[in-house]
Amino acid sequence: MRVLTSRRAAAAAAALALTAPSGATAARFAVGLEQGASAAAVAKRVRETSGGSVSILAPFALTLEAQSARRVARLRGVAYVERLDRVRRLAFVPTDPFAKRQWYLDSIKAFTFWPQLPAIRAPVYVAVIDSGVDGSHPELQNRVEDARSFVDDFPRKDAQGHGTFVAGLIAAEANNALGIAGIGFPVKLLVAKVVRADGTISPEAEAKAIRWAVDRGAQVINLSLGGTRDPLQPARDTFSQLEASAVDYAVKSGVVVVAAVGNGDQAPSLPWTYANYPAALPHVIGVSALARDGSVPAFSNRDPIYNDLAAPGQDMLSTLPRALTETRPLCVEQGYSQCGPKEFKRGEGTSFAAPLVSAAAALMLSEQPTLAPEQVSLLLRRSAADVTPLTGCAPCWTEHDSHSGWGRLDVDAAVRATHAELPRPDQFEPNDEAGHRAATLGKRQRVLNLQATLDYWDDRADVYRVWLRRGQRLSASVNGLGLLEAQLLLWRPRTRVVQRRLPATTRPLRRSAGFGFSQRLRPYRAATTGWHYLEVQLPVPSSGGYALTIRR
Ligand SMILES: [Ca+2]
Ligand SMILES: [Ca+2]
Ligand SMILES: [Ca+2]
Ligand SMILES: [Ca+2]
Repeated sequence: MRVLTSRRAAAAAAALALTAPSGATAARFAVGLEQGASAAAVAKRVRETSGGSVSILAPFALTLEAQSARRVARLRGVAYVERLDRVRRLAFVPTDPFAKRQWYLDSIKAFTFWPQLPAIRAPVYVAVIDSGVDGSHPELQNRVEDARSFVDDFPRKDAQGHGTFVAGLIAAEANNALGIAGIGFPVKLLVAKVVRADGTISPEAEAKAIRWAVDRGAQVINLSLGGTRDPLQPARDTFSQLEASAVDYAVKSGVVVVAAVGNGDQAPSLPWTYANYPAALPHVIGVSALARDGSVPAFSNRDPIYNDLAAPGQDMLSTLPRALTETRPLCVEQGYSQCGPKEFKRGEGTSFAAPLVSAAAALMLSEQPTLAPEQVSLLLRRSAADVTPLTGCAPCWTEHDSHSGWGRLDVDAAVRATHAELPRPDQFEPNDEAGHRAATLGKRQRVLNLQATLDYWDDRADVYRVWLRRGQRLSASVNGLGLLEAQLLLWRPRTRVVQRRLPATTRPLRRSAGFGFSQRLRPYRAATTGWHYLEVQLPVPSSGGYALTIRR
C-alpha cells in the first residue's frame, strides 16, 4: 500500500511539472501531413523554417513547439497547422450587444458546454403559457412556431409584457447582433395566451392551454404563474384538481413541466413558506429566485419539499413588446426591458427564474430527445450547484434547503449529465393518486413483479390498481434496494383520493409492517370484488428505485 501511495505522489508531482510553462512564449501546434508526404522530410522542413522542436505524432501529423508557426502552413507536404495549447472547452460567448448585461448567463453557465453556437439538429418545442408574446418582435418573430389564445384576445399581442419577457429569456435569437441572447438556441415557441386583461388566469384557460401545448408537440411547458398554497388554512389554499389533471396529462405525454414557486408579495405574508401551485404538484419542477449576490430574495417563496432548484430572478434583462416601450420614446433600446415600465425595468420575480430552467430542460432534450420528465428533473436537481452561506445565502444549509431547493441551475453540468449514466425512468408515471390516476396492473397474473422509482421531493407515492375477487387473498412486499424506506398501503375499491384526503374520512385496509428497506403487507382477504389500490409511499427524504412483488 505504501508503494502505491508514494507512486501516486510521484505521478502527481510529474503532472504538476508538465503543466508548468516550459518557455515563456513557446506554443504547441499540430501540423497535419498531406496524403503521401514523408513525415521525416516534412519534419525537417518544419524544423528549419520555424526553428522549433518537432516530433512525429502519427503518420498523419507532427507536433511542433515553437515561438510561432508562421510560414509553416505554406510548406510542401503540410495540410494544416493548428494550435494545441488552447483550452478545449471554450465557452461560446454570444455577440449580442446586451449579452454583457445579462449577468445571469455566466452565473448558470448558460453557454459553457458549447465551444461555439452549434448548428441546430432538431428544434425543441417549449410552450410559454402566459400573457401572449409580441409576435413581431425581431428577436422572437422566427422563434414562434404556433400561438393560440384561451382568453378573448390575440395570442401574438402582449399588452402586459410578461409573456414576451419570459419568451425572450428562453428563445430570443442569439448571435444575431441584436439585443439579448436567449438561452435555448434550439427552441421553437408554442405560445398559449391565458392571462386576462385584469392579470388573472382561470384554471380552465390554463388547463386548456396545457392540453393544447401537449397535443401541439410541446416537450417543455413553462408556467411562470401560480396560486397560493397553505396547508394550514384550507380556505386560502388554491389547489385545483383540474390543474393537477392537466399537469398529469402533460407528464403522461412525456412533457417536462416547469413552474415558478411564486412571489411572497402575492401571499398572505412575506416571506411565504410554501411554494405556489402548480409548482407544489408532484412532477412539476419548482423554481425559486436568486439575487446577483447569491442570496435568495425575500420575495421568493420558501418550501421544504416543492422548491426544486433556484435560478437568477433579480435584475433581469429581456425582451418587451415595442408597444410597451414606445411609451418612453426617448429610451433608445426599444423592445427591451430597460425601456419598459417600472415593473420590468430591472425585472425580478420567480417568473423570470423558471424560464431559465425551461430553457435548460430544452437544451438537455436537444442532446437526448428520449429523456423522460422525471429523468430531466432529477438530472437538473443533481447537477445544481449547492447554495450555502459560502455562496451568499446565509440561511441556506448544505444540500437541499427550503430557500434554494437543490441549488443554483448549472446548465453546463445538466447538459453534460445527459451524456453520463442516466437515472432509471418510471414507466408507470404519473400514478400519484387512486381512481383513474392510478396505474392499472393486469387482472390475471397471480404474481406481479415490477420495478419503479420514488422521490421524496417530486414523486412521493405510486398507486397501482389491483383487481381482487371477493375472498381472494393479496399479499405484497416492497424492497427499497438499499436506498428507499418505502411503505405499502392497501385501499378499498372506489377510493378516489389518498394524497389529499381528510384523515378521518378514509383509512387504509392494511398498512405494511417492518422498518428499513424491506417491508411486507400481510395477506388480506378481499371483502368485495373490485379494483383495489396498492400505494407505495415514501415518508422519509430519499430517492431511487424499488422492486414490488404482489401475490394473489
Ligand atoms: Ca439577440
Ligand atoms: Ca443548499
Ligand atoms: Ca414513481
Ligand atoms: Ca407516482
